[in-house]
Amino acid sequence: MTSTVLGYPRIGAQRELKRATEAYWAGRISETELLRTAGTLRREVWDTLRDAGVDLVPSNTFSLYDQVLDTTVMVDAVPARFRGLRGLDAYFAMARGAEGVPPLEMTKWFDTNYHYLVPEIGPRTRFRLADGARAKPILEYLEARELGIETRPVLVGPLTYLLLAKPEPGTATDPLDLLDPLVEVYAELLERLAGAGAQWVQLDEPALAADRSERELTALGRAYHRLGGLPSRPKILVATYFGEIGRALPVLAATRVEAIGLDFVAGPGNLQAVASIGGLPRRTVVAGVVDGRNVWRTDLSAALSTCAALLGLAGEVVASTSCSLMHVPLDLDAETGLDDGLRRRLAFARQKADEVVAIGRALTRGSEAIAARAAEDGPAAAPRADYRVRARLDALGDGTVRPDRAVRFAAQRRSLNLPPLATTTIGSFPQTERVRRARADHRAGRIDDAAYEQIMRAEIDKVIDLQERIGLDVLVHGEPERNDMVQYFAERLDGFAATRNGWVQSYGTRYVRPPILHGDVTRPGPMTVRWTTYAQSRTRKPVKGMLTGPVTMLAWSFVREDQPLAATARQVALALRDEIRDLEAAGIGVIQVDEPALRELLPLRRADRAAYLDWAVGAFRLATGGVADTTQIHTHMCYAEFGEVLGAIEALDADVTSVEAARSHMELVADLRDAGYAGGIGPGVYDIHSPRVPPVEEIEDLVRRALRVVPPGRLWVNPDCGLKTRGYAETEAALRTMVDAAHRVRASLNGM
Ligand code: THG
Ligand code: ZN
Repeated sequence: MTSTVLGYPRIGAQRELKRATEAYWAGRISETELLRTAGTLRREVWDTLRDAGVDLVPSNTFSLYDQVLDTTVMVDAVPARFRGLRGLDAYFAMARGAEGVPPLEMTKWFDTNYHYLVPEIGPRTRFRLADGARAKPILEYLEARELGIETRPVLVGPLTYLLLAKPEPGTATDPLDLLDPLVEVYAELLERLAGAGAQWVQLDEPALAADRSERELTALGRAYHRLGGLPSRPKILVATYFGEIGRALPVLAATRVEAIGLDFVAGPGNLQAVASIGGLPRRTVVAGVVDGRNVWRTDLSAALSTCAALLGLAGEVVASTSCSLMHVPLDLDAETGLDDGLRRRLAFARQKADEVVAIGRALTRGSEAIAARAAEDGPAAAPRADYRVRARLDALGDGTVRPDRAVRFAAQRRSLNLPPLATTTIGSFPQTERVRRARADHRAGRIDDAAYEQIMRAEIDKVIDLQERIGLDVLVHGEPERNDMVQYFAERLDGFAATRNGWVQSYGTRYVRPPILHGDVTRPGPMTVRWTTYAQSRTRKPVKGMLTGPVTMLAWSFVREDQPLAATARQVALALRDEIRDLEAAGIGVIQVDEPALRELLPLRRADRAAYLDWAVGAFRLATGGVADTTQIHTHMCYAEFGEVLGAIEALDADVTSVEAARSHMELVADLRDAGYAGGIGPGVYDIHSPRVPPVEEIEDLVRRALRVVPPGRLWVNPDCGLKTRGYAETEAALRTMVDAAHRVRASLNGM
């Protein structure tokens, strides 16, 4: 083996998987048709990788929804509430819920923008290889072999699987206590794979890139001693990625696994780690030297040097990707309309497969081909530089420090004159078919600017009117002009490029097209002022301006690597600062800067977190710190696990923070107070992820509970996230109920 990739996009060049799956859900195609499409997509990937010259092609990287969910099904860890369902019905019910059956929880896959379905492990969990000889990895291995392609089945490793799991609700089961029985299922699977003829198997253990306790490392050793000691099994590759694996390396090295995958992109220190344990003389190192998480062409000479250094330390070296390529778009050749200079700096999944092959060949046959490519490429084009933005940032330093909250609070009470328990929404309103069509028609040139403007204004009129009728206190324009917020701003900033077809799976059938941040970022002109001021002209209530924060802009883009993320964040922050100044000058007194991805970018290792939070908070403050005391800055964050970032939320120094809290039952409000947060807070009082309209008493109860820890002047009442994925009927009903609940509680305040 000289070259491989750890995984590959499975969604198809034209998003065939999304289309087929959604058609199946809608009853428009049969299960057979869905599975036929799936088979075609698998075959395309195998053919592509073989034709590229990758000499050990992975299999079982395909999934109809999520690879962690596939593992749950494979080891029969299906929670009791789904047991009445069969086959694909049970599978998709776990992903999306079914009549009266809530789905598994979904959460971020490490620090990526991919989401997996969280396994629930409880006292009744009994692992077994559910389908025996017909387990998915075995079938897909045989399917590829039938096509003449020998593959290496890829599995989520047993340790990572349990570390990603949570106790079944209402139980205190520690999933890791069930490692031994789970490993027995993997043992059976490995024996069966060997029986089917598999030469290699890949067990993914990205959990090793985060801090791991002694107990977890001991568990790791026990699992791989057991699997390594099996009399009949394929050779084992333990693939680690997303960072340095530190103390896990000697633990793995002490087992009989034949190969260890190390990420030399996110974890350059892995090289030193291999050296410091005296090398891995009888093992194969699968060297992740081609970045699986970003879109830049690999510096092949540098990658080759890393591999060459490893040759002196390891028994064998295989050129590979740092992680699965599912985190990058499929094929640069499908991308029309990119600037040529930029295009020459890029490699998507298909091109990265070529890169690992080139490095692998150079390792065994000499580096002429690599030298030739370097000569052909010429020197890499320099990223777009803008010296004015750099000079302005130098002059600004940390920006302006706003006066104490109490001073601002008083100023804003005078300027905005809002009631206690002020009601608002998070920003977006339902995206109607009419709005979507208008955006597409405008983009395609089928309607002109004036016609587009008119449709958007009519939509804003409708949304403002609805909010007036419902009686909300702080209104929004509803964001009809935006599809994905990050994409919207990236399209309006220099230094970002948008792709036409660069889809990356976010979860299930939902994909995103991350913009490419390739050079210094500047703002050619106002991005939101026109829409926001139009909305403000239609009402006497304050309209909230809506922006996306610097950390989220970076988290959901492909970022440049020639300067620290912190420096790039400051450039985005400066553009936002200018936008905020323009909004303020146009009479907008409330401005929200969303940072839903603040938690997502938190480094996996504790030791790196303080430095990250420092620049993340600094960028937000640079963006928002230039406003008058009378201007109220809001921020919004989604996703539950705030524990690690509570201090940072306080440090953002926003005037009002709205968070997703309906499902965590308001505990967050007390946690924030305990972390010293003294600003306004809007804990989401109902869950917008479901069409359910809660009864007024339920919302009232949540508001009253929050009032035990926050005074009414600082408590806001809002849904837990934007409304763009909802329909108008339930949105209107839910918002009316919400406002009704706020009014009821407000009326009772006078007696308090
Ligand atoms: N934008 C970006 N990344 C994100 C989110 C986002 N990551 C986290 C979270 N939000 C992921 N959630 C979603 C929700 C919906 C969709 C994608 C990610 C979605 N996508 C459309 C689809 O696949 O049909 C395509 C959208 C488009 O046309 O751009 O619905 O909000 N960047
Ligand atoms: Zn949200």
